Amino acid sequence: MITLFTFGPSFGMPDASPFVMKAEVLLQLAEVPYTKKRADVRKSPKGKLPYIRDASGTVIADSTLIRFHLERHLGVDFDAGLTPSERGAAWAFEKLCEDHLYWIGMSERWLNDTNWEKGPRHFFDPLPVPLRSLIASKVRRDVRKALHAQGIGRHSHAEMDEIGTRGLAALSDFLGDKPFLMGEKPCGADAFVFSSIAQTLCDHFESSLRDAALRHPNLVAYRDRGMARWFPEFA
Ligand SMILES: N[C@@H](CCC(=O)N[C@@H](CS)C(=O)NCC(=O)O)C(=O)O
Repeated sequence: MITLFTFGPSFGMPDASPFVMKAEVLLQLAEVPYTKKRADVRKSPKGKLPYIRDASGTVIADSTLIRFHLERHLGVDFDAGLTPSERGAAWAFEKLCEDHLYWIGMSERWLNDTNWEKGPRHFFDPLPVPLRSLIASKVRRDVRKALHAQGIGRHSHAEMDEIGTRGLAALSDFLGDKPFLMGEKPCGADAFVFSSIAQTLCDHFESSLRDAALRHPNLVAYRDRGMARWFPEFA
């Protein structure tokens, strides 16, 4: 049995991380039995979640490497039936979500003071009082540095909005009235595209990216469809 190491549900979402949600959707698409365990991110092999441990004890960290592992070891083809050009487009849309929507969402949640107070700050609640705000502020500073290093964090809010809005419009235009990115059946990229859209639409936070996503009814319906299918208890 595969164990998926997670942060656990937060803010009305199945997990605080879209990458953890992606890994869980991939496991469901692969139709393999799995169990979930909350993990301490500091003890994960690459200092990030998700990671999995498979039945043989092999540990794989990173949602994309988890995908490759499932493909290699279980013979799953998440993109079965897609043409080469569809496979390419699916991969590119997943990267759009990873490189733009994820980081803009991080900036909105971690650097907006209101969102910080009602969101990520609470990750540190289990720590003893003298350490709690010290560690919380340090991790918040680290996120600011990561956003700067990635590049998105160098932009103004208006610039981030413009980039995020364009990405959401591209996804909405491409999705059209299809149930999933490439048609009737979910493909590998749906695991992260769905998770990104679900996190973007999370109503716990104030977010101009969320406002932009709400202007695309097909993205909202896509989120609802994925939630009902993969995380019915959060639908
Ligand atoms: N490339 C990784 C990204 C995973 C990732 O960024 N996870 C974040 C949560 S969304 C994390 O664990 N951050 C903890 C940290 O950076 O300390 C994947 O695809 O799994």
